[in-house]
Amino acid sequence: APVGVFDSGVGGLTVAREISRQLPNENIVYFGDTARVPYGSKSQNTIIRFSEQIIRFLKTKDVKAIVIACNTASALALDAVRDEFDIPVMGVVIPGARAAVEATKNRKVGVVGTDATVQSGMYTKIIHGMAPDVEVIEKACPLFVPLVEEGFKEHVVTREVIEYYLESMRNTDIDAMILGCTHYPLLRSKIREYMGDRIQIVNPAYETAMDLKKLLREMDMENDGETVQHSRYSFYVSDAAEKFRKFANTVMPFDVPT
Ligand code: DGN
Repeated sequence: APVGVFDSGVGGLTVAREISRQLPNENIVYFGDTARVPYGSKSQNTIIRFSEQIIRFLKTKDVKAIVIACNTASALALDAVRDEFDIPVMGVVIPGARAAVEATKNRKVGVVGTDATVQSGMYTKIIHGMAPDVEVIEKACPLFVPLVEEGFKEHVVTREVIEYYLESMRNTDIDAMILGCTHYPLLRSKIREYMGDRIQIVNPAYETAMDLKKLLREMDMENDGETVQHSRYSFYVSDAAEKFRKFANTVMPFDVPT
């Protein structure tokens, strides 16, 4: 059975990509809610309702586990939906938070994400649940998402926007920083360039794929790869499939079918 992965749109492909790297034998059914993106500016009730609908859809594809690839939906909906379904549901916030707690020596962590993620304070709550002594500085960087989606990674304005959002964080002594939004790993090298080498950058997508691997192993649900020659990926979107496919082909290491 495949793993279900969903996101508000294209961003969750950074999570699907990590899963494809770390669990090459797993099949993935991906759902991108391109008709209703962005989630970053919506209310918690709406994000919970959308997440429930998508999980119900993915369950019709017989998925064995669900990964909420979206940081916003993980922050606002995971608690509400986790116990509602009879398959494991995991998000990206807990794996990202854990990696940052392990990485920080100064006990000071920075988090960047959408408005909704930062307003929820979920990264801070989860980090304090794990390590009450760690100070957390959160900063919303809402312009990063459209910059990535417009292909502006190398554009000079992106560097300006990074400076605009991250200058205050650079002037602190955080030594770990969570890229708490699906799109931000695609700006990683630019963020790293600006923030400097003393800060360890945590990619929740990578940590989530590691946690998924552990979960599937514990539940004995791994695909051992003996019977599968080529892993299969299916992509579903709620709108604009061609635009999705184009972007997906810039992120995924293989050709994404229409
Ligand atoms: N996928 C969202 C997130 O990780 O928070 C970003 C896109 C959005 O819905 N604004």
